[in-house]
Amino acid sequence: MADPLQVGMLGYGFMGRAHANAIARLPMFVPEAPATERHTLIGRDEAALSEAADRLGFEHTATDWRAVIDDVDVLYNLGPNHRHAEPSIAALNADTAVLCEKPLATTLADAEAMTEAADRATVPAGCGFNYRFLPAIQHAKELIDRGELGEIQQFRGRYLQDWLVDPEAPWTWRLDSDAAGSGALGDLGAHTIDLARFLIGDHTGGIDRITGQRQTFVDERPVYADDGETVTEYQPVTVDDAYTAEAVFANGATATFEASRVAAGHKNDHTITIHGTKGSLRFSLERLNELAVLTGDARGYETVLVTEETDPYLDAWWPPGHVLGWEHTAVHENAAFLSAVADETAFQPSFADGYAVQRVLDAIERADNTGEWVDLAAESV
Ligand code: SOE
Repeated sequence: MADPLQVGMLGYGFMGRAHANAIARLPMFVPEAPATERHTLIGRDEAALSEAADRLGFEHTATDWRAVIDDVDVLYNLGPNHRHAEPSIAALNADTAVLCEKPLATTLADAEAMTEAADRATVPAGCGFNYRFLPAIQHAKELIDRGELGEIQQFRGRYLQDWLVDPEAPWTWRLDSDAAGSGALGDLGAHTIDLARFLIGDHTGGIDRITGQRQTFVDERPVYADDGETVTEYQPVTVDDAYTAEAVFANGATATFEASRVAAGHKNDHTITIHGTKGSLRFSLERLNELAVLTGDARGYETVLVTEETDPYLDAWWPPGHVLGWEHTAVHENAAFLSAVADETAFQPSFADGYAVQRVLDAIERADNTGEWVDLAAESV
């Protein structure tokens, strides 16, 4: 393993900016994290790539990931979902560590092949469930693990966005099932299902059975010319705009999951509520510095500010009460992932976690197709 760790990054959109920013912040705020060099940025459009490499601080550019995986210690796979499997598997076969964005793949078969490659490799393979790295979510996990909520009985998770509410919103690869796998289900639901596993998985024995449905409200969307106004064609939308699902866990606990990209007025509203025999928790991503907690004899929720001395990440940042933002999830995630690479230890959320989420996404799709419940417990024996 080189010191500094050499980083290759496939993709330079929203996620590329988030991870490049995180890597750049580490020496300043988390000096104990391993040193890195932004070695090569990978993409297809040479002009855009070179501009992005300058902006994001990468030394080299490459238009083919195959030419890069042997030259770097870590591959960040931030491309469209259908480009997750092949480069990730090839990198892991070359013992290059991989951090791949969610959902892990477009199909369960690809997710399984990726997880098998991760099992064979001696380096970490992480899946980008960045919301695990929020102080509020860490604090929620601590409370649940300490038994403060008692026995967990109900989980409710909904992730609402509105960037597709306008029927003339532009078509993107995220609306194509071959490229994206699914729509709101995989893009947003993957986060919720991961948080359900992370927060209550150990306490409930995991999801036993699940059912659900998907809806597409706008069947085709415009492709615009470079002027951003002239419509050149309409492309079909082959993924869901919204899904709902309900699940029963091994211990009898229940969950409802929901996501939408057409929920007018909701920009990035990921809200989770958990009820146990002794209390409840409520978290909302749009108020990410807070956790609402009800325990003991309290008659209502108490809002706990999580930018306190006890916050696991606060030492790195500002004095208590000086709030953190969305970008800090990526900084915390990158610090943990790169440390695992340098120390040659396991990293979670791993590809196995990504695969476990993909099984649930796949089960919801099958339930929608058949109108039946899917017995995940029976399928895992
Ligand atoms: C989609 O709009 C998106 O960018 C997701 O792909 C991310 O995973 C989520 O964190 C924010 O919204």
